Amino acid sequence: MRPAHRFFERQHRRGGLFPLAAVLVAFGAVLSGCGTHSAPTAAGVPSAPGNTAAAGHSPGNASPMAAGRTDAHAINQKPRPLQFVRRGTHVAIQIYAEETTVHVAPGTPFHAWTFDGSVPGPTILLKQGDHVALTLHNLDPMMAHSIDLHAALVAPNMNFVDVPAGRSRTIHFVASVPGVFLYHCESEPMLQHIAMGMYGAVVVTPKTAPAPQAVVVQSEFYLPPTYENMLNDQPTYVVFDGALDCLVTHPLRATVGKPFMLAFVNAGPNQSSAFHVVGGTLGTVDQSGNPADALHDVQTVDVPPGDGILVTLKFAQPGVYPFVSHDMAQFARGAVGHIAVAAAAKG
Ligand SMILES: [Cu+2]
Repeated sequence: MRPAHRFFERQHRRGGLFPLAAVLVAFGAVLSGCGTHSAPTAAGVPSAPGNTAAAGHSPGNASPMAAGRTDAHAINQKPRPLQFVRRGTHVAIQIYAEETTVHVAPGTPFHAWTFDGSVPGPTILLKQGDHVALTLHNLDPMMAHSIDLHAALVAPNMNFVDVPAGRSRTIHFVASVPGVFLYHCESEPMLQHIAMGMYGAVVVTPKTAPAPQAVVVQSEFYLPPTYENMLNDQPTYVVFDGALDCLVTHPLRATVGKPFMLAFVNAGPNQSSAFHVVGGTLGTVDQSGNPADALHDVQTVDVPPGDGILVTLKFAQPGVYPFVSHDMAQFARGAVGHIAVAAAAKG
């Protein structure tokens, strides 16, 4: 993710002023690690590259059938960016379920089930105490989807329910607990809907706290994406922000001596992450992203599927600091990103 102010700067360089609605989108739905997933622009279309729609996809690239599908007709829907409108502490969000082909590795298209046409879906930034009305529009013409927000303390059987193909449904909740949360599709089979790409991060910051400088989502890809492979828990890739080496080629950026705040979510669906930064200790780790549950100077922290952390650390020297899952099988399958740390400005 790029910090929000840099996003604004980039937009202004490109085209000067743009509609207020786009500003509001940018404020609420920040870019994820590669700075490319469902990045809203003034024109309302996602930017590229990254794990957004694969150009030139045809139904011939469709993944093999998996459980829960009764058709063999893969489609590739155009990514549709999340809409985020804030009025005081009231937030209205429009999010879209759709099927879009992305790339999980070079030359590896993946027919994903998505929120907003990207994997992971857009990060949603909220403030503690926000009153949220979130509408899921299911643009998928073939199957039901839903959304389960771990930040929403509501009755799941009344809220996290299936939205039939072509229909919409609104969830109301108050973001009462600060944290780094997962959201995901909860339609059955849930394992499949998550493994196919339906997840993202919600970050709820205390009212007086800044938003993190970066949000990273770990997840697994099972190729071919059969239900049997998902059950067997032997992922082909375990990656950060939806694509192999995404955050190696697009490193996060920090400065020597300045606090760097990273929100990290593990979407799974199956495996725990052993989050670790090479060349540093994790100065403060807020478990689930809650400052009431802080650890200090830990070397590696367990982040199970469905959980998140907020890490604040400082770097002593300029250089490149890998962050990894220290589970070596996951590391070998792609769970690595870089933080490029620059020297502090003189004077
Ligand atoms: Cu779904």
